[in-house]
Amino acid sequence: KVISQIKEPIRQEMELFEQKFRDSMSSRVALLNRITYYIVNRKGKQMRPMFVFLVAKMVSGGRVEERTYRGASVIELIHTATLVHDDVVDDSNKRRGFFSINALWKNKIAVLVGDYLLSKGLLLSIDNSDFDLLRIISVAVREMSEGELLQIEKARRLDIVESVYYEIIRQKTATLIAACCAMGACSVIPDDKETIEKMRLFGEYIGMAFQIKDDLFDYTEESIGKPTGIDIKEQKMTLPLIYTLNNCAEKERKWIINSIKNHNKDKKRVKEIINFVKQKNGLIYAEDKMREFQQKALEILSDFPDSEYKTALTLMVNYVIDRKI
Ligand code: 2DE
Ligand code: MG
Ligand code: MG
Ligand code: MG
Ligand code: MG
Repeated sequence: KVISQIKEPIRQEMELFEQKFRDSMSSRVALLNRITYYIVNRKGKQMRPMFVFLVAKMVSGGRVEERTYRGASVIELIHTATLVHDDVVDDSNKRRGFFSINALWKNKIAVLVGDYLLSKGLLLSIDNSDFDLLRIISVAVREMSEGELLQIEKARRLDIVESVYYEIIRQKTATLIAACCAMGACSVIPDDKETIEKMRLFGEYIGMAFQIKDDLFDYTEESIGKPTGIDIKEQKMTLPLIYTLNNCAEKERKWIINSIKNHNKDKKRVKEIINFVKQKNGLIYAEDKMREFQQKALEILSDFPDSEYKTALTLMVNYVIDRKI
């Protein structure tokens, strides 16, 4: 409901975008078309294109350009590619309540589909000589790949500190939302570097809050469609756990580390870790940090004159924090 309210000032743009996005994936290979058809039909909330259009309109007084559509398509293509690859990397068989591509077509095909979507995104910007877009998106892809690898490196050693956690989520999640907002601004006011940078930072703060929320879902049962304890099972150390490890007795710390190292497939033990984190206020701490990023994002918005686009962006920032899925 709040989503349709947010979409209201960009309804026409989103409709045209969907058409363009669908066209941008077409291939001569029937198998590929079958898979992209499946992807389009289980599409998510399309938050990223929404950021592109809302930011473009907010900073320009209601204008969008051809480049804005292209930016939105490129970012959605890359985003889709990363999700397809992420499910391979995480060995996950579900995405948005549907089977993942790797679950239905196996890893071999999922990797290639991800590569295809990535190349389509890059080509879309090159074919139009849109090098601002190409740079923004290439930086995001580099950062996401590094973030994922940093996460794997740290999961192996179980020695992650809070600052490294922020670096991981900034790279793997926040950079792409930052790219959306920078791209939205760049598409309509390419010479106003200061505003573009402001909007990039705005997106980064939202992205940080977004991933902390995602990580909190792993500890809370209310969320529908996502099981709990997956991150612990994968030895992924997220903020609630990092805080708890830094704020408990040495004996308890050893118990957690040993549990994650040697009993992470034991459902009962995972449940015990979750309960301990809750008891040590790990969730409250992470929620506070999430709200700090939310406030920083809202602060940036406050520099802009009131408009329906600013209102929608404010709703969106709050939605990221209050969402149930
Ligand atoms: C989501 O993390 C982060 C996704 C970034 C994935 C990036 C990859 C680099 P999560 P969820 C794999 C590949 C880049 C390309 C192909 C352009 O916590 O809970 O795993 O949604 O997210 O699975
Ligand atoms: Mg994943
Ligand atoms: Mg992942
Ligand atoms: Mg997650
Ligand atoms: Mg996620």
